[in-house]
Amino acid sequence: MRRIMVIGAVVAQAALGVACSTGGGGSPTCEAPTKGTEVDIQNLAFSPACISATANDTLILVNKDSTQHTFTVKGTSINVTIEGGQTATAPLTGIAPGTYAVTCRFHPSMTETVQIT
Ligand SMILES: [Cu+2]
Repeated sequence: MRRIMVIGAVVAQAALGVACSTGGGGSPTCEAPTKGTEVDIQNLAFSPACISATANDTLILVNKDSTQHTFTVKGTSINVTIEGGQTATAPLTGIAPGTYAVTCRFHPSMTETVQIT
C-alpha cells in the first residue's frame, strides 16, 4: 500500500516536470532557472518552477494562498511552514551547491526545483 502511494507521487511529479524535468537518475534538473530569492506560492503552486540562488542567499517565501503550505527542500534541513497569507524566510546557509527538489508536505503535487550555486 505504502509502496503504491510512493510510486504514484513520483509519476505525478514527472507529469508536472515540464519546466523542471527530472534527469535520468531521478535527480531534478533546472534547465532555465530564474535567478532570484523570492518564491511565490499561489493556487497550490510554487513560482518560479526553477529558481537559482547562492548559499549566501535567503529565500523569501510568499504564501498568497489562504491555506498553510511548507517549503520542504528534499535532502536538506530546510522545512519551513508558511501560514496562509504570510511570508517566511529560508536561509540557504550551509546547503551544499546542487539541484534540489522542493515540495509541500501537505500538498505533494506541489513541486519546485532549487539550484544552489
Ligand atoms: Cu501546500
